[in-house]
Parts: sequence; structure tokens; C-alpha cells
Amino acid sequence: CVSRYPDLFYRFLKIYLALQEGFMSKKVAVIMGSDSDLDTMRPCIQRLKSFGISTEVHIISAHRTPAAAERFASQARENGFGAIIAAAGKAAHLAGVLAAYTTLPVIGVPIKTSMMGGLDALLSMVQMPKGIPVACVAVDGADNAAILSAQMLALSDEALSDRLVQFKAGMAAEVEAKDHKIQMEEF
Ligand code: RP5
Repeated sequence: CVSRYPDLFYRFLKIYLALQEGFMSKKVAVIMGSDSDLDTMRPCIQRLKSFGISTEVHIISAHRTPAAAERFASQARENGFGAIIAAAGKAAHLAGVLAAYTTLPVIGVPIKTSMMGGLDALLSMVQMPKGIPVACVAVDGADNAAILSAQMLALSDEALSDRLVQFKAGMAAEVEAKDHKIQMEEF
């Protein structure tokens, strides 16, 4: 059948793969400029896990391994990623370089280092030139990067959207419980 109708076969195969891709949940990449960023980024990885999002974690440096940064970002979409989180400190070009090679949303996490408290990395990420946006969270804002990426994926993932609603309801309940507790205090 394949040898008789090769065109038809490949057309069906293409439709099948496109459908598969549509049904498959997207992954989130967590890229760090150095293994020294890992401790700060652990809450991000854990939060993604708690949402049931498949994650890949890599060390890629915009300065020390620029070819790997290009390779990863330019293949990220076809490799099933829906968003990239990029964490780096100092002259933090990682998020911007990854964003240059992909149309996927890139979320930057500026990492606090001893020298300038993270302001250097923050400015390196938010001051992107026109045309190559990076969504930047707070200095060391690892958890928020995970939540933001989940919200991006949830645009086309109903089950994930429900998990986010539950997560927000849980946070609200915590605040309410704290408010309740503080009412017992005498000021
Ligand atoms: C950045 O420089 C890294 O993202 C890290 O935050 C910082 C220090 O890197 P190491 O010298 O510890 O590898 O590129």
C-alpha cells in the first residue's frame, strides 16, 4: 500500500503527527548560565513538576557555549517546548540570546550575585532591544517564572488551566487563614 500510494501515505502520516503534536502537552525548558544558578532555580523546577509539566534542565552559557545556545533555541519548538525559562547572573545575555533564535516565549530570571545584588542581570534582561522581547521576572524570581510559563502553556491546555485555578484558590485560602489568625492578636 505504501509503495503503491506513497503520497497518500505521507500525507496521512503528516496529519497524524500534527494531531499527535496538538494533543501532546508542551514541555518547558529551564536553562541556566551556570550550575551556580541551580539552587536559586530549584523552586522553579519543583513548581513546574507540581503542575505536571515536563521539564528539561540544561546548563548553557550565552558566553561560554554560544553555539549550544543557538542550537537549543532554534530547535526548541520542534523538540516540543512551549516556553523557555532562562536564568543567569551578571551580564546576563542568556535569555536575550535564546530569544534571538526562537519564536517561543522566553522568560528571564535575573540571578542575584554578590557584586551588584542582581541589578546587573535584571537590567541585562529587561532592556532588550525592540523586536526581541524577554519576559523578565523579579531578581531570583524562580517560582514566578514557572507559574508564568504554566500560564502560557495553559492557553491551549484546559487541564493545566484547571490546575492553575486550584493553585490560585489555594493561595487565596492561605491568605484568608493568615488574616483569620491575625484577628486573634492583640495590638
Ligand atoms: C552567569 O554568571 C551565570 O549565570 C552565573 O549566574 C554567573 C556566575 O557563573 P559561574 O562563574 O559561577 O559559572 O553567567
